[in-house]
Amino acid sequence: MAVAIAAMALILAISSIQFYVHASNSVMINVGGNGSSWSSYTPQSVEIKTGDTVTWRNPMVVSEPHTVTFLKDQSFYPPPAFPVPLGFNSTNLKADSNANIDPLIISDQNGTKAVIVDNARHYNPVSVDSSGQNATYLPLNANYTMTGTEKFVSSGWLWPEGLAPQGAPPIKTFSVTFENAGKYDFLCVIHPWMTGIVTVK
Ligand SMILES: [Cu+2]
Repeated sequence: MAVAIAAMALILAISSIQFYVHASNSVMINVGGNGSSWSSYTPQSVEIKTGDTVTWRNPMVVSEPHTVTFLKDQSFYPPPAFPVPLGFNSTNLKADSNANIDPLIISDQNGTKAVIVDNARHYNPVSVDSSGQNATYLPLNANYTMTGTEKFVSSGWLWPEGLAPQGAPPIKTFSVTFENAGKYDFLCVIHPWMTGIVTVK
């Protein structure tokens, strides 16, 4: 009996040490959930130390994407699509004439045509530096080291594992290692009422 209790105490001691070491370096945040929490981050607020890493993942059971996006200000909010004025013959726009696709073309008040294209910064993992001029695309499931000077850092669309639709990058996680102390607000660009905060001490 005494041996069993001692063994149990040892197991508890080892598991609590592992938990402590793990918790001091890495934190997991669920992006979306089920029921009433489908459009919230859980936990919504975390406090970590410099050098720690936060990983976001989407645990939903339906194919609903979310993002984790850090904006320096609202001018960096990335629309999903944008118009590009057409200066060439629109019949050349189809990459594959056999595919069931058509470019979306609009006309402005002056009759100038523009084609609507997807904004790569809305869908993909990317960072934009402090100048606001230079975008760096990150690998899928990136682990990004953030200084806090960036204008924009985003996960791209995070899908539940195995539920990314055909053709979409199957991004499952996004990790950020925080180098500097501060408060880091983030939101989901698809559901902008989803907000959270990482406080780095
Ligand atoms: Cu969302």
